[in-house]
Amino acid sequence: MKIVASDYIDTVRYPISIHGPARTALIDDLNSSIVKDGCVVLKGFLRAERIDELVHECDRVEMHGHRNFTRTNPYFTQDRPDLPTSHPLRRFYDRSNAFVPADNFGPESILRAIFDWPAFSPFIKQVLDEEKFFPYADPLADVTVNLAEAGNGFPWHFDTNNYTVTLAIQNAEAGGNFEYSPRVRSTIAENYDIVEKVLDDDRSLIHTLRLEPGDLQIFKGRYSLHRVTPLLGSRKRYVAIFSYVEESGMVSSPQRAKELYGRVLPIHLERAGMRSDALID
Ligand SMILES: O=C(O)CCC(=O)C(=O)O
Ligand SMILES: [Fe+2]
Repeated sequence: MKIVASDYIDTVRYPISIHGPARTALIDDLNSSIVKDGCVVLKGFLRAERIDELVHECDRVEMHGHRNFTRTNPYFTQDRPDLPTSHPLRRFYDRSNAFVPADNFGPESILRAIFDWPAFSPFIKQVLDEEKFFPYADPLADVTVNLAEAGNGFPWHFDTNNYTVTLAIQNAEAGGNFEYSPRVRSTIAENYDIVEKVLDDDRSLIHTLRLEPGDLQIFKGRYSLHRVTPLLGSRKRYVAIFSYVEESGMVSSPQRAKELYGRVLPIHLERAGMRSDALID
């Protein structure tokens, strides 16, 4: 049976495939939130009655998740023993999750159908108002599921990519709020003093979002400090990630593929100028 993306998306509330005033007004509205604080949530992007099918899709592939554990500061950089211990560059936290690589979903994947739906990526591109915007061409990383459970988590950090498009599919029993401090740094200023206040839980600087299954989030995380609050309970948290990049046809480096997804494919090696039978440990 062919999966039709628009059967899963609430196209009445989000008429993203029909060019006209409703779509234009929607994009303008979403784009103004992006400009203002680098984040917008499309509540109920998925039709409520179809969410169970996405949960089922994640349940079907979750055993293929590749676990990642790191201990990192918000910048993913080395420690700086020359600085005071309170400095943001010296604040290290445990970060862990599992990514289900994109090639596990099979031809009947609803997530794949949404990512490949011709109306989807032009819509996201317009909301972000990005000139260079292409679906990631990495067969392990274009559509992934980010899996986390109690004890795992995403502590305070800035993303190394410009934007993230995520679809909430299942929440843990408790915890798992998305907290962010919009535009706390910029291209010209790190603002370590303000970052330190956020790390010290100054609530006046922090926005909290409760994402529910079916909500689509578009977030620019390079300049907005953010985290997911600790997860509680036995239920796994599933979030799908749709990945886009600034150049057409891009794939990740062999090292990054190995680190995040636990595997390297011939295309990673070829693009890196390595023989396709080269081994990476
Ligand atoms: O899972 C999420 O909602 C966001 C996680 C995150 O911030 C990240 O992976 O960089
Ligand atoms: Fe992030």
